[in-house]
Amino acid sequence: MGRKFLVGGNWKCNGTTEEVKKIVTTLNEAEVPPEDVVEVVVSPPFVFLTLVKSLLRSDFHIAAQNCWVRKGGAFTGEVRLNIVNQTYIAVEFWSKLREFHIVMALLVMTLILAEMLVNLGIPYVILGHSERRLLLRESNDFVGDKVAYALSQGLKVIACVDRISDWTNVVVAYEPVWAIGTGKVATPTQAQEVHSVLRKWLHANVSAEVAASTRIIYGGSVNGANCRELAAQPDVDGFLVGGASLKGCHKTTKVFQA
Ligand code: G2H
Repeated sequence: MGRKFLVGGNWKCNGTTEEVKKIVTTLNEAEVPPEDVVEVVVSPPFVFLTLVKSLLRSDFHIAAQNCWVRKGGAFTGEVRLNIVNQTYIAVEFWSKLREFHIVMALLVMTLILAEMLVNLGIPYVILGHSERRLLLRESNDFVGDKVAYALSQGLKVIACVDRISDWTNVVVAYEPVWAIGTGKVATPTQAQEVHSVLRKWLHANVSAEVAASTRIIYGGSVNGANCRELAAQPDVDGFLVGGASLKGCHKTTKVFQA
């Protein structure tokens, strides 16, 4: 079964209204392969989701960068701490005051419900990014729960996880930690090796059909100069691009066009 190539732009926590509008304008003008050949997904910070949705061309899709593990309720200010984070904060507070503030800032910035994303017409969510695992101590179990909940609400998920019964709407992202935002990209051989292992895992643990149809994308310092060789690998089905999706617009479109 053919797998449609996916290119995701993960803008992380960056941008002003003007910068976001500029990137969207460039994307809207970009010449890219047709939608049935390459799927383009951009992931702005939460506060810009609706702005991007209102301006972005209709053949490109939008992803949120996170969502909460269950439904909402009486949580004034939208801050929902999970137990792991609470413990982490309590321990860190006395010894690492600076880290405490960073953790709190991230928590306040990133909470949103899967139901709200569906309501806003945002089809994708990125879950389990290693920056969240590292800074917020998100565990495999917690990420697995979030993925299961997001899927149950009808979202598509770009994730690296362990708790999925229906793989139809899942894209797996492989991002070596040492390559994230460092400028050190995996070689095509390294990426292919890991992607192939992941596909074999799906084959052995889920099914041959899921292994053949699930897209496994690479993230970690992808840019216009290195994407073509990576894309040529048989098990590399797309990219999650961070820094290069924000910088110089020609670089962004080069990745999309590769
Ligand atoms: C890895 C990637 C995007 P960058 O996190 O997910 O970012 O391309 O800046 O390494």
